[in-house]
Amino acid sequence: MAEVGVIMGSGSDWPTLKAAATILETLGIAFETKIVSAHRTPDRMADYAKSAKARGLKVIIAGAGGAAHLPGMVASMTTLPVLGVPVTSKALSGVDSLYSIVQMPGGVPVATFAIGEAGAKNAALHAAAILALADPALAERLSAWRQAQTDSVPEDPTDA
Ligand code: RP5
Repeated sequence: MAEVGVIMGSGSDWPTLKAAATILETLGIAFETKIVSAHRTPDRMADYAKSAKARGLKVIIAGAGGAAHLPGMVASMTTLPVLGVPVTSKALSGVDSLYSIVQMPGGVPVATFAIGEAGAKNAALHAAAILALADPALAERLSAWRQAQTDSVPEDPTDA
């Protein structure tokens, strides 16, 4: 059963959200992916958000670009942690996405990450950290992943 839901406002967001999926896969976390648009498929969004907890999801990663209302609207309909990923937009390079996601009114939290793939990657790592609080085996895999990252950084620069 999926523990993490990775949702996005459009299929065009998938290349960004794929970075989250890759991390979840690497850490052995069961997840599902779905296109859920706040504007184009509002009923699908409401159904998804309202049923998420009962379906066993524990964290939702929601990515969207431009007028990125998806994470906030989903957060308004569930008490699950919602991790928002601002997708780089054509017109404003994702600054619009970032502001749309981060400026939530008090009372309805969305944890907002960096614009683009780094944000998607970190949202997945943060989802892993949340799940690891109650999953010691995952906590070990997460620590090992972090150690491998540390070990992969050379001390000296070399010519490419
Ligand atoms: C948002 O509009 C989506 O999250 C996407 O980032 C953006 C553009 O969507 P498309 O026009 O590419 O479908 O709703």
